[in-house]
Amino acid sequence: MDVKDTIAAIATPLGEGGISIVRVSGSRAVEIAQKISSLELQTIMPRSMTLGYVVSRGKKIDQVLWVIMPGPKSYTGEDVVEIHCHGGSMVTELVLEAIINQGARLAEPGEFSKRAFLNGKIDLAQAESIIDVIRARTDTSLRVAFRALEGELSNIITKNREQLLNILATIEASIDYPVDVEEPDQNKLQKQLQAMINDLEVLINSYQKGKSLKDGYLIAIVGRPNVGKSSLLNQLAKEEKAIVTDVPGTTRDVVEVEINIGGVAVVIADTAGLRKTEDPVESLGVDKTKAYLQKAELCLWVLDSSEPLTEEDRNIAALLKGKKVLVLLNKQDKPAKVFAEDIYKLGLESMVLPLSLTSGTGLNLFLVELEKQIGFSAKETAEEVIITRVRHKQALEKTKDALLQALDNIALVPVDLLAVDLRQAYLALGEITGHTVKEDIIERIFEEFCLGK
Ligand SMILES: Nc1nc2c(ncn2[C@@H]2O[C@H](COP(=O)(O)OP(=O)(O)O)[C@@H](O)[C@H]2O)c(=O)[nH]1
Ligand SMILES: [Mg+2]
Repeated sequence: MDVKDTIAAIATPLGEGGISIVRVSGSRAVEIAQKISSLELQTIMPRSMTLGYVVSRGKKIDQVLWVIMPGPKSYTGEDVVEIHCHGGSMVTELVLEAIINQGARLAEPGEFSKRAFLNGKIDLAQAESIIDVIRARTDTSLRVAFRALEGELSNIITKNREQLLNILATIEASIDYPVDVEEPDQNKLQKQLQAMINDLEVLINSYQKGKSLKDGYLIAIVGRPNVGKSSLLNQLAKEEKAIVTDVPGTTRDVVEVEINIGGVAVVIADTAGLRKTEDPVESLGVDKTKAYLQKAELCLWVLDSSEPLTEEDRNIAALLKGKKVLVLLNKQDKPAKVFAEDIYKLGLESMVLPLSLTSGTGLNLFLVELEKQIGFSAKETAEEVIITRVRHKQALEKTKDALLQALDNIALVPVDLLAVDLRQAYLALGEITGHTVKEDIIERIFEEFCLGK
């Protein structure tokens, strides 16, 4: 990419609004903007707003606020001009068009942030956290993303990279100048590497939480037809999201609802009842249910406790083996025919709770247990450093493997061979911050961004 060309884009969402902002970045940003400005842009105060006009082909297009942010103290590190226009799509498009006509190029999605990365304003982990900030679904996920943007994750990575670099430098010096420089002390090195591995393990283990925070924690409601699955979804959503009838097989597609449980965005999926069916539509629904059952982090298995267990229930139990499951014996307002022991006999070790969705019995206990099963407190999580990307997890695991290898080898191999493992760990860590990462991965990361960011 030629970093020298000047790019422009609308930085605000399209449509009507109070204001919209056209952003221009590059070495010619001020020069190009000058051609459509009523002001003498070189003379206005940098980083403050000045009222003026956008003028194109001798006509005033809009009255706007002009902001000049000379590089390197700008978002991209280049000269940036922002034009704050009236918020209408026609106004904004005309202003952008005028800027393009004067020689700027339309920016690609994420190109401003990519330039910020290439110019060293932010590292790759911070760039990724910008997306997480924009897409945050709860106050907790926002807090985690914002702290990553502030560099808390990057700091841990950088600290460990620097330590590795120091060790590598000592090893190399001891090879080059064996008389003057001693090899690193084995005991001390062992302790250092172990401490690093511990640091990285905390981050690796935070991924599951991070993923739930970012994408939402997926819960699937499963069970035979007519047991109260849709009633449960509606109860949790506090509105009629799914149709409830006494006709078995009503829910044929998956109905997803997102709710906030203790600061965690939870996606609850009501599914088609699991049974053998000749109906092709219902049968597709059943296949989809099975897919959800696999990918859900928690399954809520709803049963009608007033009816004895059936063959279908046994099949469901088999599907649920090994999954995290909460079993709900619903319809407790009727005489019970199924009890917790019957569920245990099916080989499930899940918690079994009695419930009546029509009378509300057992509902509070269920909600408390549900929060517990989700397994983390949003409040505590907001104060931890958490990784939210599989890319980070993989790089951390690669680092950890290389460090473990080094640890195993310390007493066995000469230091120059040890250095090979350590260098590998060093490179893998750098993938997170983008110091040692391939161009195509960088491209892919910034493609995720929206236009104008
Ligand atoms: N008696 C009783 N009926 C219930 C209870 N929960 C749901 N139902 C009824 O069971 C029928 C099936 O409910 P629905 O939520 O559509 O079940 P689904 O097929 O599993 O989604 C409806 O007529 C509900 O009103 C309950 O706790 N007690
Ligand atoms: Mg249903």
